[in-house]
Amino acid sequence: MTKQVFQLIKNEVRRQKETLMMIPSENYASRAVLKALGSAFQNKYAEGYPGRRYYQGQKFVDEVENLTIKLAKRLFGVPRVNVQAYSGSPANAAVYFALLDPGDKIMGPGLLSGGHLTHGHPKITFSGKYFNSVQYQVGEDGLFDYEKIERQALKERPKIIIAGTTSYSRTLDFAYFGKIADRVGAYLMADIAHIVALVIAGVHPSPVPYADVITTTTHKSLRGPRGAMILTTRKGLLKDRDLAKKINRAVFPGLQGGPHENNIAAIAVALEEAGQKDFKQYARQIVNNASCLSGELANLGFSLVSGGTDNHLMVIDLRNKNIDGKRAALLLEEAGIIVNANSIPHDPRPPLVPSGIRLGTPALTTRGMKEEQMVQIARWIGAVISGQTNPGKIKQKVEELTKKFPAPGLG
Ligand code: DSN
Repeated sequence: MTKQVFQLIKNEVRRQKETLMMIPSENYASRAVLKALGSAFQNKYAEGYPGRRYYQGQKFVDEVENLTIKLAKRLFGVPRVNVQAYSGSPANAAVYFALLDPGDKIMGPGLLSGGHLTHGHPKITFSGKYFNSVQYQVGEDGLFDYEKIERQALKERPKIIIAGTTSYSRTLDFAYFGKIADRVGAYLMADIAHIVALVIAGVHPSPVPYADVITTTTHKSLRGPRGAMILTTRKGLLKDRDLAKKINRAVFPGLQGGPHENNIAAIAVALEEAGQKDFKQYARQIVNNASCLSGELANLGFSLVSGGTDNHLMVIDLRNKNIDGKRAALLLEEAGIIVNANSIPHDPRPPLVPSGIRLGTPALTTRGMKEEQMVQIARWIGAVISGQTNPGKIKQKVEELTKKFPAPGLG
């Protein structure tokens, strides 16, 4: 069985090397990140926080967790950080658990408008079941209308407003969200899981001056292990000086047991990598690549939700191509181009067979691809979706291209 598992790992490494990973939330972690992730810290239980643990043997665990917190504080310019949340959904859950009582009102972006399930999606998620969730949506143009969101917030008076998305391709106006939250006396939680690298590099405005709490995953554009961080800002502490304490208590013992210290060590490695000069260049190139890819796709007659992109991703509305998102994603997979089927705003089709696909450039950028490759990839996408070229033929070309751009971390 173990042999079988290692064979499957080998197969997955090969798949990741030979395909174009264009799911915008995926990336390649470095060798150093993977090494920390597979380290002896994985064997250690460490309930509690540095200096206040419930088990013995914490000397190095405490040091590594403190180091991770220090690096995060410096990188984001925030006074308090929790690095224990297991991933993005538990991080968001911890913020709600810290700041809300069951039944309190939350206001976040709808799923079809680019929001996440944890942003208050009704009925089937904890965030929509245990809280009174109202959601704001994009308009027909695929854009958030901030004045409309403000009117809705003034009417609804939520206790927390969530600003963050997983499939919105435009710049988020965190300053405006901050103004809205201040007007209604709500907490502002920014979820920057997707755009975190862009925020670090200054390619997307930072929510730090405007939000009270910021959540982010660490494995998307940041290129760390699968984990999360919860940042408490100066603004948040001015509003409620116990805010960071409440968040720590919500993570442990509120929602979680032992933190995954191997993950936390790997987050430290990723944060140090994100503090290097070339990380800024990487983040800028992500945006340049996305802009080039979307421009080329538009030239090929694809309709992009909101007309284009300012960040790392784009959603293609395929209704004018007579193909649904699932079929398109399957055909592209045959060609070695990995994307995900995605709902478009106000999608008439069901989520498993939606009208669109979502694609992004972080992983390709990590491999060193630039505009020249984006133009080529857009043409391959066009040829596959229009049925002009057999996906198998494109797959050969994709494999040739991927050989020229080795995936870091995979050896
Ligand atoms: N599943 C992630 C994404 O693909 O955007 C969000 O958690």
